[in-house]
Amino acid sequence: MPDDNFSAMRQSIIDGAPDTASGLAQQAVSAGVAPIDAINNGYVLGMHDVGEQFARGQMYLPDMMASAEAMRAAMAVLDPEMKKLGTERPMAGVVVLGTTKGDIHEIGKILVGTLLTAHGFRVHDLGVDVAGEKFAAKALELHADIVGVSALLTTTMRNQKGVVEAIEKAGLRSSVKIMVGGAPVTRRWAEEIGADGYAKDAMSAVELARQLMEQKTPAAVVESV
Ligand code: HCB
Repeated sequence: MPDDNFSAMRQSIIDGAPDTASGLAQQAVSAGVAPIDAINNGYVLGMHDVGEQFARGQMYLPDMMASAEAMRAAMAVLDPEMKKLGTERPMAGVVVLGTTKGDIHEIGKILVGTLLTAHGFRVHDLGVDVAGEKFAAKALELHADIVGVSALLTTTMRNQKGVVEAIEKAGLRSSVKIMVGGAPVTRRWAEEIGADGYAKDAMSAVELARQLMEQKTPAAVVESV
């Protein structure tokens, strides 16, 4: 796909234009562009620009909400295409996914869930603003292999530790691997809170999930970049 189209995708997010974002996604699908390329080379770059402009005070909350709406419109087209990839694969593992308590950012988490599904994982998405106990209860109910915890705010990052503690308290720590992610999260933070791994984006999360499934014993933090 020409760079111009990726630029237009990026711009549709900055402009907060859902119809344009979704139209470009449809064009990309018709042209045979891999959905993940459209996301990574177009739409996600727009989200990064929006975050930077917001941080500099050049954009306000309603603009950021409009951008999120545009991102969702694009993903509504691309998500089903990505999920199709996973339908004929053997089940790779069960993942419980969610965004930490106090945090309503969901786009990155949804993307992680979609790619895990596309790669054969069975994903249960708990949504946003999820307490540690809820992660633990669902992991117990579904005999989950992995719990994936997203946090986008420096203030809610610490609630990832609460999830690790809740999993421990439920007696699940030896059977459930925990992976963390989100813009402010680092490998070092993952280590500090006793998680099993950190992934910087959705594709790395798939790689990490595969590695965690292969691990026989809980060991050092794995990083997939
Ligand atoms: Co929001 N917001 N926001 N926001 N927001 C950020 C996150 C800031 C960085 C913007 C900034 O200041 N530069 C900032 C946080 C600063 C900080 O704490 N360090 C911020 C702020 C301050 C706020 C509010 C407090 C603003 C306010 O109210 N004054 C407020 C908080 C609300 C709350 O949660 N309680 C708020 C609200 C919003 C919305 C609602 C307008 C909207 C979210 C809509 C939605 O999700 N439905 C929003 C958005 C869109 C953003 C930015 C612009 C984009 C986030 C995003 O979707 N990125 C973001 C700026 C930024 O992050 N660059 C800004 C794209 C996705 C694909 O990336 O990093 O989420 P991702 O996920 C990746 C990756 O991290 C990894 O894989 C994903 C896919 O590649 N990953 C995992 C994620 N989770 C994983 C879990 C795993 O297990 C493994 C990998």
